[in-house]
Amino acid sequence: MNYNNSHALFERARRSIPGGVNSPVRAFKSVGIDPLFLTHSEGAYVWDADGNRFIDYVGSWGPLILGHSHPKVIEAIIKQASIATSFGAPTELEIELAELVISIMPSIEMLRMVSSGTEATMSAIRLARGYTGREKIIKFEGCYHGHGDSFLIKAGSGALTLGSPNSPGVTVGTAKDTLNARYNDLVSVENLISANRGEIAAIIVEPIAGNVGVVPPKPGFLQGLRQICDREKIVLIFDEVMTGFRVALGGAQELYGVRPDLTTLGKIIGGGLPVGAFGGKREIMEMLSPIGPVYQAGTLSGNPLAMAAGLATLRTLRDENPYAELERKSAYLENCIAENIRSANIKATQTRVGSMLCLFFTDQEVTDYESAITSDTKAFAKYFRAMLEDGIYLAPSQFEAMFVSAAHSDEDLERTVKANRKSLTEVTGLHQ
Ligand code: KE4
Repeated sequence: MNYNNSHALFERARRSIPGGVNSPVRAFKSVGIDPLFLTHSEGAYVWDADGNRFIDYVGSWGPLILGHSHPKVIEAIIKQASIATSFGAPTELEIELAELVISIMPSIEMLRMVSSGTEATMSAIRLARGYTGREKIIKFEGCYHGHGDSFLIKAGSGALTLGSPNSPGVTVGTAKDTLNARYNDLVSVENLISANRGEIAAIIVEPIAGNVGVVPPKPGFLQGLRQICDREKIVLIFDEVMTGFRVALGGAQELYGVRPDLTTLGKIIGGGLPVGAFGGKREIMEMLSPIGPVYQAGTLSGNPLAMAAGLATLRTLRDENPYAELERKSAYLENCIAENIRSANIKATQTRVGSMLCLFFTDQEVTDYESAITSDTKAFAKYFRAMLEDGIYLAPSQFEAMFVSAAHSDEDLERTVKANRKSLTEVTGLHQ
C-alpha cells in the first residue's frame, strides 16, 4: 500500500505537535512505521490520506460500538449544532443523559459529567478521598485510568507500550499514595491493606483489564474486592471507561453482578464526542461541590453537542440491543483466529470478553501484567504491519484491545480471518 500522504503529514505534524500526535499511542512507535493520517469513515471502515480503506478494529479506542458515523448519531449532532453548541449553563440534555445512565446502571444513583475518562477517574478518587478522609488508593499493575498523576504508576496502555509506566513529573508525594496490587490476586490486595490499614480511600479497578491487552477477571476476583471494600470501608471504584456499555449495556458490573460504590465512564457514553462521567452512591456523590466540599468542575462538562451524541448512542444501544450479534461476531472471529494459530503453529493466545478481544504473542495464559508482558512485541509489530497491508486497522500496540462493532459485517470478519491467517504465517516466516 502507498502511505506517502500520511508520511508527508506526519513530517509536517512533528514540527508543531510533540511526536506529531495528540495522544502518544497513536504514533505507531511500537509497531515500527509512521502513523496513518485518517480522513473519513463510515460503518466499519476508515480511509487514510492516501485513499486506502481499512476495516477498523480501533473504533476511536472504543467509543464507536455502533460503527463510524451512525446515522442516528450524526443526525443528533447536526440537529443540536444547528441550534447551539455550548452555553456553560445547565441544559435538559444533561438531565436526560444522567437519567438514562442511571436507568442502565442501578449502582449509579447520581452522575456528574466531565469531558474525558481521565477527568472522570481523577475526580472519582478525589471524591473517595474527600468522602473517607483517607489518602491512599490501590490500583492494579498494568491497569490504565488515564493520565492523572495518581495513576501513572505502573500504568498500562500507551504508558506501558511506550516504556514509561512510571512517568517523570509525578511527584514522590503523589506516588507514595498510590499502591499497586496484582490483577486477579486478592492476596496482593490483602497484603497492601494489612500494611496500610485505615489509610486506603479507594480501590480502583478495570473490571475487565483492557490496557494490558484484554485480561478478564478470574471468577471471584471482583466479588472478593467487593467484600474487602465492605469490610474495610474502602470505596470500590469500577473504571468502566472502556467496558461501560461495551460488554453489556450495563457494563461489566451487569455482566459479573458486582456493584461498585463509584463508576467512571467515558468512550461510548459520548458516542465519539468528548464525554466522561462518574457516578455512584448518592451519599458519596452529594459530597461534590456545590452541595458538598469536594471541588470538581469543567467548562465543557455536559456540552450539548456531546450530550446529543451520547444520548443518540445509548438510546440506540438500549432500543436495538446489538449485544447478541456482537457476541456472535466476536466469538466467530475468536474461534477462526484460534484455528489459524493452531495451523500456523505459532506462540500466541487469545482473550475475549464480548466484543473486546486480544491476540497475545505468548504461549502463557495471560491473567495479569506479569504474564501480559511475556508477549513478543516484535512479533506483534510484524503482525500489525502485515494486517495493515491487508486492509485491517488494529490498535498499534500489543497492550490494547480489538473492538468489534455493530457495523462489522460477516464479510468483513471473513476478510479479517483471511488476513490474520496470512499475517500469522508472515510472523513465523513460514509464508509461502
Ligand atoms: P481518556 O482520558 O483517554 O478519555 O480516558 C482514560 C481512560 C480511563 N480508563 C480506561 C479504562 C481507559 O481505557 C482510558 C483510555 N484508554 C486509552 C486506550 N486504551 C485511550 C487511548 C489513548 O490514550 O489515546
